Amino acid sequence: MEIIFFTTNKNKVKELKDMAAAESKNIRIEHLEYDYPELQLEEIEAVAKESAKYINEKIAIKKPFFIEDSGLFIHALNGFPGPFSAYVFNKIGNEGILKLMADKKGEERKVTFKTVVAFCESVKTAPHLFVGSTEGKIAGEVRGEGGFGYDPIFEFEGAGKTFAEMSSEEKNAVSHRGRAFRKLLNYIS
Ligand code: ITT
Repeated sequence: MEIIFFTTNKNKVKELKDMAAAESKNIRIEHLEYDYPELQLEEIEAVAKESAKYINEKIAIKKPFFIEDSGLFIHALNGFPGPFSAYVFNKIGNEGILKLMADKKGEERKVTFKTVVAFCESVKTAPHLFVGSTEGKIAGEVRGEGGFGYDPIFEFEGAGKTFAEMSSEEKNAVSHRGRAFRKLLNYIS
């Protein structure tokens, strides 16, 4: 079975293709680069759902497809940047987040990384959502060479390593995206 993944982020494509190859013999991910407009809503579930509906209406693709929206939710900042994670990353980057967190210690550095996958089986079906999240802390400094985006400042709970210090297999096993995507694979199979 071939499913189409709409995104502008090549790092997501690599992670998802690696996971599909490792977890399922029957599912192949095809990537289509498409910069759909993302509504700035409070909940990333709603953002993902509306994005999938938009693609369904605009493109009316004949194959099953999905999109995914991810966000970093810093507890001490009331969930900021959350649905604005891409905008904030482009504007202030990891160094900007570290500055915002400069006076936060210990438990105050807690953060949740969340992915919502929105899957449409056909143009006739409403999006089906799969949510995955993972817990960690904002690291004290940027650490590691791997991954992308916020990975160098996301210290995975208990591991003492940032996602950027993990191999891609280690990250995928525990990441927000890995957890959401494996739910989609289970649903399909
Ligand atoms: P789309 O075209 O799929 O929307 P995007 O990069 O805009 O690609 P998101 O809105 O889902 O994706 O991502 C929000 C931000 O979070 C963005 O800056 C990403 O680089 C970053 N991000 C998403 N997943 C991440 C991960 O696993 N590790 C680190 N940063 C991540």
